[in-house]
Parts: sequence; C-alpha cells; structure tokens
Amino acid sequence: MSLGRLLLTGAAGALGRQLRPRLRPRCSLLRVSDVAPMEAAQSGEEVVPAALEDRAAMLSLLEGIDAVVHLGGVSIEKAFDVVLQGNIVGVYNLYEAARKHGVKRIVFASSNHVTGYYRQDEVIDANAPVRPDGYYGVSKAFGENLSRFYFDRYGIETVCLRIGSSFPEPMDRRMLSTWLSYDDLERLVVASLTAPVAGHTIVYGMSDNKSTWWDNTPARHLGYRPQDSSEPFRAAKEAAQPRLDLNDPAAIYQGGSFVHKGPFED
Ligand code: NAI
Ligand code: 15L
Repeated sequence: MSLGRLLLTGAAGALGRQLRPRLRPRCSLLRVSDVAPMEAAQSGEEVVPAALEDRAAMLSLLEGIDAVVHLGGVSIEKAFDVVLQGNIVGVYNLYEAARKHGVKRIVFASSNHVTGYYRQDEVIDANAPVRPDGYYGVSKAFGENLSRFYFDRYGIETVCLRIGSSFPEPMDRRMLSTWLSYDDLERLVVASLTAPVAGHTIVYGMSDNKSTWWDNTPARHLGYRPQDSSEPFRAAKEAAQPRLDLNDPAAIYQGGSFVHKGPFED
C-alpha cells in the first residue's frame, strides 16, 4: 500500500535520518523538513526547510500532503520557553495547517515522558492519567490533547507514539524496559500510517522487551507486532551498570534521569 504524499518533519534528527530512507520507497512523494541541515533530495523527495514556530512556513509546508510523520521539535528536557516554541506553538501550527489542507492522518512522536512519574514497579496503559516528568513531557501531553481535539472536531486521525528509547541498542538498565529498535520503529510508523481505522490512538513505542512498564493492548487495532527485544543486551548492560540506588528517583520512576532535569534559569 502506497503511503501517498508524506511529510516527514524532524528529518535531520536521529530518528528522522533512520526513517527517511525506509519511508521513501513506500511513498509517491516524501517531503522532508527540519530547521537543521538535511541531505540533498533523492529521487521522489522534496527537501523543504521550515521552523515549526513559523506559521506561514508551516502552512505552505503541508500543501498537497496526504499524511504526516511528525518527529520535529525539542526532544529532551529544556527551559519552558524553548519547549513552548518547538512543541506547543509548533504542534498547533502543524495541526492548523493540516486542517486547512485536508490532511487525513498524522503520526505524532510523543514520548514516554508524558507518563514519566509512574513508578518502575507498575504497568500502565494509555488510558492511565498523564503524569509528565518535566516541561518536555507536558508539551508532549499538549500535543496528544491537541490531536484529540482535532480528531473530535475535524476528523483528522492521529496515532500518538509514546516512544520509549529508540537507539541502536539499549544504553543502560532502564532501556532494557524502554527500548524500541529502529526496525520496530519503522514497523510501528508503517502500521500507524496504514491501519484501516486509526481514530485517535495512543501507543507506547517499544520493542517486544521481556520486562516492560507499558501495556499496549488498547492499541492492538493498529496491528503493530514488534519483532526485536532488549533481552540479548541484558547481560552486558547489567554487568556494565552497578545495581541501582533505589533511593534515587531516577531508579524509582519510569522517566529515569529526566526527573532530575531542571529547574532552568530564565
Ligand atoms: P532529535 O532531537 O534528534 O530530532 C529532532 C529534530 O527536530 C532535529 O533535527 C531538530 O533540528 C528538529 N527541530 C527541533 N526544533 C525544531 C523547530 N522549532 N522547527 C523545526 N525543526 C525542529 O530527536 P529524535 O531522537 O530524532 O526524536 C524524534 C522525535 O521523537 C522527537 O519529537 C522526540 O521528542 C521523539 N522521541 C524520541 C525518542 C528517542 O528515543 N529517540 C524517545 C521519545 C520521543
Ligand atoms: C525521550 O523522549 C528522548 O527524546 C530520548 O532522547 C530518550 O531520552 C528517551 O526519551 C528515553 O526516555 O530514554
């Protein structure tokens, strides 16, 4: 199934650089965008620089687009004013442009930090109330809520991916529970774009890890079936990292070290 005319934001970032070549052959057109420098356009691509907080640029960016994979924005905890521009003003600009151009579906890169203040000894699903662990998590919760509003009011479907930790391999003990391989990321994004009915869905972006804090049962209609697991990395990660200090909030809460970030000076 062709993904049609697809926009990929955040194309210069770590996950954007992974997804760009994987999505290109599936699209009739892949338009890639970022504020940071991007590789030159390949056949079947358009490269369009744009800042998310630039409303006019975003309106023109979405012209003629069928669906969006929205990875762009601030991807770690930062001062509120920085997060505000990229992740709150920016996501509003994206959805308004989508509404004006009749875009049908958006895959929104949310984050596990929307629920980072749940404990590592509990398993939650996407129906649990949000408990963000910082301004970054709050901004992703805003994106999830805004996308729900645009679905209820305007029928724009969104799949919010609460991505765990998507890296070449888990980097520490925590990521044994949160890891999402790049291949599974691709599977999840493609499933989100091609599910016959997506509505407004929130799904945790994780591989088939043996230990997990998240239950994706409410998103089974997407048809996402992870094929990788953090388990082959477990012995090495446990040997490399001494046992966790269970008085440390980073070892207690699912958000890990994000619970230590800030406050930031103005
Ligand atoms: P990244 O930081 O490598 O890429 C984000 C891209 O967005 C960058 O290329 C940056 O230039 C661009 N960007 C930032 N502010 C912008 C603005 N105002 N206007 C236009 N472009 C802007 O992040 P990464 O790892 O590739 O993550 C992609 C998305 O997935 C992010 O939204 C992040 O929050 C989310 N995510 C990633 C996780 C991971 O494990 N890599 C985990 C959870 C969520
Ligand atoms: C995120 O949301 C970040 O974008 C990423 O850099 C990782 O730190 C990830 O969460 C995580 O929780 O491991």
